[in-house]
Amino acid sequence: MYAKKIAVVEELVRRQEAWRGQCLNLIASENVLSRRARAAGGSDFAHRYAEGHPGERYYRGTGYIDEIETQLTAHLKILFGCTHCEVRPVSGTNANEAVFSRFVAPGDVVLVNSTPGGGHISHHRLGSLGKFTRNIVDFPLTPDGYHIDVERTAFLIEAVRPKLIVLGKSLFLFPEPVAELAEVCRRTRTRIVYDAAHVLGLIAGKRFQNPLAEGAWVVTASTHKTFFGSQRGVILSNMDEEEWRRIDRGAFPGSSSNHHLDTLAQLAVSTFEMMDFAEAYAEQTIRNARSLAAALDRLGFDVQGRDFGYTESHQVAVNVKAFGGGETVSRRLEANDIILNMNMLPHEPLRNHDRPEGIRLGVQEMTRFGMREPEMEEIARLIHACIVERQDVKEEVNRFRQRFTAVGYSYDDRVEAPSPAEARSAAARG
Ligand code: DSN
Repeated sequence: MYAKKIAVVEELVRRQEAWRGQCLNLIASENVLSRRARAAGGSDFAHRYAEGHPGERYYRGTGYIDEIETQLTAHLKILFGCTHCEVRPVSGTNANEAVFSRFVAPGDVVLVNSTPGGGHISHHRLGSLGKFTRNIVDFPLTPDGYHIDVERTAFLIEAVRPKLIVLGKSLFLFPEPVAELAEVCRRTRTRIVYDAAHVLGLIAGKRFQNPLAEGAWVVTASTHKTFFGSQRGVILSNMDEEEWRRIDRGAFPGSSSNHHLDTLAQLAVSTFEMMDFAEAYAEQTIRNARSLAAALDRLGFDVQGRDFGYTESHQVAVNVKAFGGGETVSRRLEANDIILNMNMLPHEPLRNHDRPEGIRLGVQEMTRFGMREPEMEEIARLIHACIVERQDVKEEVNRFRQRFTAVGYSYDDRVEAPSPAEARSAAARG
């Protein structure tokens, strides 16, 4: 009786696959898996449970996932230069919850980036952090809105003695002042949490600040934005063993039961790709973002962060109030197969949340499909033609996109073992 419903779902999956494959995908929180990472999904692991740690599970039958999880954890520690790594959170929000639930109690003060300032929902009253304390205070920002005001924040930390400060955000153009705030945080025993969800792949590629080296106590992240893995979360730290045990309990059983073994295997494949390709990928991603920003600026768009070189990440922010605002512009672009999201900008009041002035563009997915600076110029031209000249550019977008269909920064074109030279260089890296 419901077979037709199943066919409808199958058809929608097929259409999504075909449609997004011909779009310019510019949502800054997304990316694509390589063919080999995708192929590691949908296996028997999709049916299984493995609570606990490798070798100490609550279930039998976990030998193979134990091996994968052990390898994954060990290599993430190498990639990020840390002593602790927790791979069981199934999302970035889960990773944040594992930390907040064990280190924030009612009444504690926590400093965060505001929503218009780019802060993630899990850092706010309505999200995960709000379950543990109501005393959430926004960082003061510099007049441009894209940087934390270090002097005023240091003063605030001295005055209110927060339990944590949460750096890192979702509208994330420039590095955060981790090193600048580390000393006052040390003096006041304030822990620095750094949410690296957006920039994890850029950190892996050594093209963005290294928050742990600069003084962050813990890094939380999702694993599917600039880090082009499956949709999961991770926690990284060099904290002492006793504190880490609390995080460990926060991850399981605190914020997850089973940890979705299917996508864990995919993350392992993507992590090995990252180990070889992160530097080249991060370099090109940032070049592309800057190139797209500059091209949009030349075409007359109000690109944010201009005085600071527009961006140091994968993101570009544009104020499109002159064209009807972020909601109108993002819908018009979607109708032309250019996919991005409306976004509040730092100067906006919270009541603008569903009709913000801005749009946010991320170049990390199109970079993975092999686009470079000339293609960024072309994307800017297509956006201008669509929004300013009011032209229909859908067919042009689809033709353009057809030139970029292979997922790069991967071993998709190979099934054999690495060459001896590659094996030696991998061994040298540890
Ligand atoms: N809210 C997502 C974004 O930045 O798009 C991240 O969870």
